[in-house]
Amino acid sequence: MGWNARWGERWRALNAPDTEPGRVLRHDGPQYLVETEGGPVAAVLPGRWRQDKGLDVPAVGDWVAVAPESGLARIEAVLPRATWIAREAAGSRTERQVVAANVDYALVVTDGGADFNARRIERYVTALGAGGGVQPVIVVNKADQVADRADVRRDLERAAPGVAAILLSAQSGEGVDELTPYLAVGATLACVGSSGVGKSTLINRLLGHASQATGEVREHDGRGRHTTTHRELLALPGGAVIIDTPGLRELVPWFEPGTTPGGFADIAELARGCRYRDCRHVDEPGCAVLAAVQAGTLDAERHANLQQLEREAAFQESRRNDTAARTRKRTERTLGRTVRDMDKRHPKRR
Ligand SMILES: Nc1nc2c(ncn2[C@@H]2O[C@H](COP(=O)(O)OP(=O)(O)OP(=O)(O)O)[C@@H](O)[C@H]2O)c(=O)[nH]1
Ligand SMILES: [Mg+2]
Ligand SMILES: [Zn+2]
Repeated sequence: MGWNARWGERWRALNAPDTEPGRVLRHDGPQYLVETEGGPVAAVLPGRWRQDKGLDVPAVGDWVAVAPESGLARIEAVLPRATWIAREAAGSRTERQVVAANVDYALVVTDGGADFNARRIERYVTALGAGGGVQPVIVVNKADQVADRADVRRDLERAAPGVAAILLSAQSGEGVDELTPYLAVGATLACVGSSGVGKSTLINRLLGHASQATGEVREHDGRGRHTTTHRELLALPGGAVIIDTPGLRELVPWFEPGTTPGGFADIAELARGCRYRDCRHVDEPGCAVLAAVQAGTLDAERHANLQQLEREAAFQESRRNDTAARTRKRTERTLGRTVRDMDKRHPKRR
């Protein structure tokens, strides 16, 4: 399941008596399935996890401490994550949702056919950049439907320079062996990408049998949009593990506080040539980034996408600050009240 000496150390540091280590295979609300040395056990999250909003609940891929109970086991603690894939929690601008934890390689799966979209790939690569070192590997699936492969390669080179990219067909198996270097014993992979791009088909191919349901995406009737409904960790025959995820309609990257969007090393490099250190590359004189766009050496859409992501990161940050300020004000008000009450009761104190 990916356990190694480093996890052994973290486990000892956690010092959780009467528990054993396990890895989260899947979860559905408070119900978890955890792989332990003795096999998978059903576990629940004690109430305090849900009451304390500040606590990150365990995600698929997390190493946890489970206390065996007759019936359901209890998850007592989560080992500090090595890496994570997070997005903005639906309907919230201030909370993140961890989609998968302790991932070495994220397979960013896209459809090489009509649905190919370089901007979306950039958004995924950016989202992964905030997760403590998850390595993105772009997988362009449905190679059997790609008319012009050189064209796809060119787009990839522009959208994600320096990121590994593999063109394959999960259905026919063509090109799938190019994933071998990422499938070493103990490695954790996760498939992310829109619904219908073939994540589960690829996982079935790697498993060697049809474990995961696959299917056409029915957008026209709006029902059963996603074939996969749960995130789930599966063991591959070669000793790696892989996490299947339901396709996301739209990925809103989660930017860790104080960070800027990653995955744009080429633009960062260009920006070193700007006249002003704090250049926003919008309309500043002597801007090397705008000059590159003008000269055609930097894709204008790629530049625009980075600006969009930077706006999203700034917005997220401001919402977080607003929430923090509101909480602070509330605390101060309550404290003020308490002090006034004390003054009334003990007037001689001042
Ligand atoms: N032509 C072609 N079709 C493929 C290929 N891989 C997958 N498909 C088809 O694409 C459709 C969607 O595949 P899934 O594996 O269910 O897609 P998914 O990404 O898991 O989708 P969600 O679970 O909804 O997120 C199915 O009809 C597959 O048969 C491929 O390499 N070539
Ligand atoms: Mg699926
Ligand atoms: Zn600039």
